[in-house]
Amino acid sequence: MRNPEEELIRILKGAGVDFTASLPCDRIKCLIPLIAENFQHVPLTREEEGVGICAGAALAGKRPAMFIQNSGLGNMINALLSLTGLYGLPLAIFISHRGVYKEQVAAQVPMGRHAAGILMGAQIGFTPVDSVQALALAPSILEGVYSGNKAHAFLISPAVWEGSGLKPPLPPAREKRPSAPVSCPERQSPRRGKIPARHELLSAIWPFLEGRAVVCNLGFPSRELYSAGHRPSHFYMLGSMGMATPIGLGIALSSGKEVVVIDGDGSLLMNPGVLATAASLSPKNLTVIAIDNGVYGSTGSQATFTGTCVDLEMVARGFGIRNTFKTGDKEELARLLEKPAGKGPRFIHALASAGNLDTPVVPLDSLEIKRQVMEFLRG
Ligand SMILES: Cc1ncc(C[n+]2csc(CCOP(=O)(O)OP(=O)(O)O)c2C)c(N)n1
Repeated sequence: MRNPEEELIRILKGAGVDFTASLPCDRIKCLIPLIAENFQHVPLTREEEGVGICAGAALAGKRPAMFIQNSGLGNMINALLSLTGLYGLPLAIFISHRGVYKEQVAAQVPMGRHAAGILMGAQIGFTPVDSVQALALAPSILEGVYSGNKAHAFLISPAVWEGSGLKPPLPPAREKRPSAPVSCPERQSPRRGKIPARHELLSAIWPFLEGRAVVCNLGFPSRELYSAGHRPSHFYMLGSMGMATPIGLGIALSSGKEVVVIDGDGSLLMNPGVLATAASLSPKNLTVIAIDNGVYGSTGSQATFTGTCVDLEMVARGFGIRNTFKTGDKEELARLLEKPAGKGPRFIHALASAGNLDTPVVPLDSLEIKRQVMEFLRG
C-alpha cells in the first residue's frame, strides 16, 4: 500500500500538475517535501502571494496547485476572486483542514469551522476529503479545474494522513546569515531636480517594454500604460492589489520571456514578502520597477510610508535582492531597461511625484487581457 502522500503525488502527476506553491501546516509536513521533489515548487511567505504566482504560471500555460493550511484561506480570498476568478485561471488548492478533527490548538477551530462556509460564500467549488479513499474523486475534479479554468479547493481532513508511514525530513542546518551587506550602494541623491510623475516614467520606458511580458499595477498605472500604447504582452491588473510582483514572478518562473513588473509603493507594502520569494528563487528574467510616488495614487493620493520612513530599495536588499537600483530620472530608468535583468531578479526603485494622467479605464475585459497575454507567452 502506498502512503497517502504518495497516492496524492500519483494523482497530481496523472492530472498534469506541473507547478506548485505551498505554505506549511504540521499535518502536511511529509507531503510538502514530496511535492518539492516531484514538481516545480515555490515556498511562499503568504498564501495570497501564491495565488498571484500561480496566476502568472497559469498565464504561461502551467497547471498550478497550492498546498496550505485553512488559516491561509483567510489570507487569499480577494486574490482568488479578483484575479483567479475574474481572469478565469485554473488553480487547485489543497487545504489542510484543521480545527475539526482531533484538534489540540484552539486557534485552529474558528477558521476550520468556517472554511467550508467561506468557500461557499465566495462560490469557490470545494470537496471535503475525509479519508484516503475519498482522494479517488480528485482526478476528475482536477480535470475540470484545468479544462474549465476555475479554482477548486480540497478540504483535506488530518484523518487522511493518519495511516502514513512517512517521516518528515530533518530541518536544514542553520548557516550563518548571507554575508552580503544589506545597505544600499552609495548614490547621488536622486531627489535633485524635478521628479517625473508616473505617466512620464511609463512613457519613457514604453519603447523598452517591446517583446517583454509586462504586469502592471491596478488603477491609474494600468490606465496610463494603456494610454501610452497597448500591446498584447501587457497584463493590466483590474483588481487584486498587491499581486503585481507575484504574478510577474509566476510568469518569469514559467516562461523564457523577459518579464517587467510595474508595481507601486502602496501595493508592494501590502505583500513585501514576495521580494524574499523572488530573491530566493532568483529568476534572471524578472525586473520589478517599483514606481514610488509616496501615495496611494489611485484612491485619492493618501500618503504611504515611503514618504516618511520606508526606503523600498533597502527593503528589496533586506529581502535578499542584490541587483537593485534607485533613480528619480526617466532617461536613466529607460537606460536601465534597455538591458535585460541580468544576474538574478532586478529591482528598480523609481521615484515619482504624485499625480495621475486624466485617462479612461482600460477598455479590455479580463478574459480578453488573459487571451492576449497567453498568446504572447506561447509565441
Ligand atoms: C485589497 C485592496 N485594498 C485597497 C484597494 C483600493 N486601492 C486600489 S488602488 C490603490 C492604491 C495603490 O497604490 P500604489 O500601489 O502606491 O499605486 P499608485 O496608484 O500610487 O501608482 C488602493 C488602495 C484595493 N483595490 N484592494
